[in-house]
Amino acid sequence: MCKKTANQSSRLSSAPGIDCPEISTFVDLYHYYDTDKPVCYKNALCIFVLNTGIPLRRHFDSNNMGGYNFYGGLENTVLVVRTTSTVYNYDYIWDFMFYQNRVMESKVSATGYIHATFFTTNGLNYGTKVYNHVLGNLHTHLIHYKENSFESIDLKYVNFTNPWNPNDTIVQSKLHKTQHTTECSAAFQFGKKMPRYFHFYNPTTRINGATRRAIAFSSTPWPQCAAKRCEGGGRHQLG
Ligand SMILES: [Cu+2]
Repeated sequence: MCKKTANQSSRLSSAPGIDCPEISTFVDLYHYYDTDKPVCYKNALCIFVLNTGIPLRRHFDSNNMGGYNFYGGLENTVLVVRTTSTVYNYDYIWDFMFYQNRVMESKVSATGYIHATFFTTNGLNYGTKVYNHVLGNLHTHLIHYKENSFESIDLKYVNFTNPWNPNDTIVQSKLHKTQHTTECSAAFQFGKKMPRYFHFYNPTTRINGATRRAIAFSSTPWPQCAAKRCEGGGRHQLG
């Protein structure tokens, strides 16, 4: 808990009912960045449960006679840990979401005020007129998450003989995993073919003794970073 002092009213805090649901648990946090003594941020974190409005799983098993053998379903209740950060005109809302099936999702939403410039007709090539004399311009937000263990997964197509018909060959897709143990190996250049899936995982925990706990996403291409002036990981599609 933050101690009550005069200057704390100006510290960041999440507004119940707006930034986080009213029923959230709010947590004060200290940070030590850019300061010679701990600074307490009131309501820096909020924790709440969220019903996503779509079941995590369901199955209706019909008996094909107008009835059913069984129905099984689970509502999707997610534990959300949320914080916000304000960077100049922008506000980012950071969510870490924990699902009942052990999936973890991280999500960032950008809000606040847009970055705008003076409107000229030529500016329409680089943005949209949002108000008199105001151009909401094209620009890029780069967000980096630091991860621990990382592998990429691709599909390889392998020819093999049909076991039921030796004269016939079948093209079978096969999972091909590549472990990336260095930052260099994990950096993917722009314009190069990206692996189909990425797995960030905890190497010490396994489900059913085999499957790694992981988060996965598929790649989205992003163009070559202009003028090569971008920060660190911004030079790569992933890295
Ligand atoms: Cu922006």
